[in-house]
Amino acid sequence: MADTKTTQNYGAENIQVLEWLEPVRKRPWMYIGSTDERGLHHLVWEIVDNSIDEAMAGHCDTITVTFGADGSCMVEDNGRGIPVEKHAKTGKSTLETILTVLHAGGKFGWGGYKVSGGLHWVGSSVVNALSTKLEAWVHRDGKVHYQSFSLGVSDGDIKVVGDTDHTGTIIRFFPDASIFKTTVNFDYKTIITRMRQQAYLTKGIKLITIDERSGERYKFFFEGWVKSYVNFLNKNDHTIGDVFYAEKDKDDIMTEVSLQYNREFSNNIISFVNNIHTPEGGTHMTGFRTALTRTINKYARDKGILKEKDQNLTNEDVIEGIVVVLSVKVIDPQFEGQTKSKLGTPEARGAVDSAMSAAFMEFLEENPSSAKAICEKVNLAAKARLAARAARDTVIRKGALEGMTLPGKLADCSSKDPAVSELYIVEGDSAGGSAKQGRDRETQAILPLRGKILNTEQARIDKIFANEQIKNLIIALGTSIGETFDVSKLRYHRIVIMTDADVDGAHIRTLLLTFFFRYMKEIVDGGYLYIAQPPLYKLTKGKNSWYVYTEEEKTALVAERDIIGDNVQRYKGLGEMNPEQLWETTMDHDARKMYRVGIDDAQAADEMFKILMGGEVAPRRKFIQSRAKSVKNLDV
Ligand code: 1YM
Repeated sequence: MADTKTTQNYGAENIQVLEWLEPVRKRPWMYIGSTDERGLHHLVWEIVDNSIDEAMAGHCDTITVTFGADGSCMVEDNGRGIPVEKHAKTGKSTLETILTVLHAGGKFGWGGYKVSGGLHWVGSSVVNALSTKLEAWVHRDGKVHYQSFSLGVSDGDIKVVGDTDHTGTIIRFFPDASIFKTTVNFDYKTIITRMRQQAYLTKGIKLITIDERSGERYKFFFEGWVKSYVNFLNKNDHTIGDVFYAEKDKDDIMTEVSLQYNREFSNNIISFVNNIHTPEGGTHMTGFRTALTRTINKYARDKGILKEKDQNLTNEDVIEGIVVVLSVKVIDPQFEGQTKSKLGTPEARGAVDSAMSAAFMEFLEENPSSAKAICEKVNLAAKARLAARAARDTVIRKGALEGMTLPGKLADCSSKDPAVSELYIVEGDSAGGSAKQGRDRETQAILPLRGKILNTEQARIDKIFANEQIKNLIIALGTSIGETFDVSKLRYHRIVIMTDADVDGAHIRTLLLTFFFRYMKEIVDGGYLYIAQPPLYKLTKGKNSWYVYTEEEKTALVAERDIIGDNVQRYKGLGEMNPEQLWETTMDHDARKMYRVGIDDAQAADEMFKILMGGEVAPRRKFIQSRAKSVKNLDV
């Protein structure tokens, strides 16, 4: 017998649910950032983050994430279980409310360290709305409670489906392929990287991932926590001194920081707020940098290592070759910046500074050999900085970097509007010649590069300035480099690396990528960098011809059109194509294929560059041996 009142209530709620479901499904990118692979993985992070919150609140120690052969993702934790009792106001269970109502900002009745306001911050309800099916099992009060949903709408009331002797939550969902058009395939490597990171950041947590598609399993548990993270990040480098670690709770802000130096010139500083990566830094990073610089200066002065009164180590000096993991937990953090990944909370600055200063001074005092090695390292960095400045000043005085004299090799485009201008960096003079003839002169500029360019991972900035090829590139780009780098001066908003599809081409491409990552990261971050995709083959049959870009495409087309061997032409180098062919296949705005370089995972890219380009030989050999086949395709 239907109770009118209840029916009416449910009707009204369902309308509410549908009302917010529509915008989420219509404009999903507003809730999850994008609907590509990255957006797809946000669904996983959202559910896992809820389990991690439960772990941070001290109620859960094991989280298992399983990718089913059926395309599903299942997250299981042994926390308290999402509350299931009916909510007096809504008439729905708390579980259903959580899964069907969009919570702007913080969570429903949810205390602790939950973060709100991030661009990618979505609720479980968004995951539900973007899944064809979502099922929840809650083990609580001795019973297993179950409820399922289709496209965000409940299939029926929550019900008890069995007894249980433990507590916890299981959520399984199938992402909707009509939303995620690029792919609904979870990438296990992306998942593993994230799980490892989370395990480093959450004390005492066990993270298990199972890929039923491949049978792979991983279990992450780190005794040493952020200290283990520093060890992991430094595993391919010659380290200098011991690992420093400190933790401190001050004014409700919990700081954990670990660091260790290595012999590289670049640094690797990773910061988190409530386990969320903050690539843009913020007040916590400012506190860290200030404390690090002040403490090392004070120590070096006290010990007579800095002799002259006015000699000072800059922040730049003390972060050369440093690996840092900084993790803070803040209640209700404020985020700023373009991608809402910069901490704005003013109190974090003082809290981190105070956690860092005293403990790091103590570390230096108690580990004199580490302290000595660190001081030598940063002193050398200071000397190099002064030398680099002198070298740069000379270069700048000569006007070489002023953009006044564009390199003779550059065939510039006639447009002066960076938004439509493209720079093709082309391997070799002959391909450069074809590109110059075949291009659209209005918008496409060509810069040929001859021979090997400098390995920028191993070179100091003063050497880089002196390298002719690199200098030409910097001048052509118009941004300058180092302290005077200014991305707003970039003359082309599309920079295309065009190299041959062979090992040499891959090497040159990797060198160029290394250069951009190390010295012009804003160009990568801004999405200005691309890799051209020239065809691998030209297939001909009678009067028809086709360009194909992959081996698979070739095999398919040869079979489909019944093409004989003689009519399959493999392009070994760009130089084999005449100007028209190069235009048609690789440069024509309407027909070309292009790969945009981005780093979702700066860490993985950084590691690869270090292995491939750094001074250490053993890890490079290991890497190349383990991936002999894929090393040719070093697309990051
Ligand atoms: C597989 C996903 O969501 N676990 C989870 C969520 C909650 C709790 C426990 C929980 C929280 C609280 C009390 C509390 C959530 N509860 C809520 C809300 N795993 C997963 N595990 N009891 C249980 O914070 O007070 C939201 S999430 F709002 F109901 F409390």
